[in-house]
Amino acid sequence: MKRSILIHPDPRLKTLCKPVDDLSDELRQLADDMLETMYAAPGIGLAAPQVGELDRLIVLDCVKQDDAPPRPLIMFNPVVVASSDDTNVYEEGCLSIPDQYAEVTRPREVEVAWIDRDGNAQQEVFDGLWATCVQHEIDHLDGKLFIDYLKPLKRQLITRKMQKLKRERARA
Ligand code: K2U
Ligand code: ZN
Repeated sequence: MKRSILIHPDPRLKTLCKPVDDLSDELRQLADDMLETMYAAPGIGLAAPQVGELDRLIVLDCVKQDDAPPRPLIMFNPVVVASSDDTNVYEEGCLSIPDQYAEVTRPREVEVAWIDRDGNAQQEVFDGLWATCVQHEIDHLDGKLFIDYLKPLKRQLITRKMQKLKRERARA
């Protein structure tokens, strides 16, 4: 089922998430719920802490062409095992920081190792939007948000806007 997405600031979005030691049907259900929640947002990535689950689990599907088949990826315990020296700048957003965008510089290519839904070890090199997205999601598992790469003033501005948004949503 669709989960609700936490909005920054929230302590759970700043928490170091726990590795998944044993896959379970409950964790597989969480991964499926996260994909459903991501597509509905819409988004191209989602990390477990964004739905309040402090496990090292992310989902992504960065296929942008409407005619191309979707490629939903479920990653347990994802780790960047190698990254390129050359970088890419992308105007990032975040489903936990709605309607705020800022440029973030990240390695252009990353090699990621993870455990998939069936418990098998996977390893793949990502570039382009996939590379940006998978790094953005893995940051979430370490309690890091894209605004943490911005200058303090800009970060505080965005945080204050989110605090106002949460106050308004609480009154609604
Ligand atoms: O983690 C999230 O909040 C989902 C992010 C993933 C993402 C952020 C920045 C750059 C790439 C991926 C997005 O909110 S998903 C929405 C989106 C869609 C297309 C491009 C950028 C952001
Ligand atoms: Zn995000």
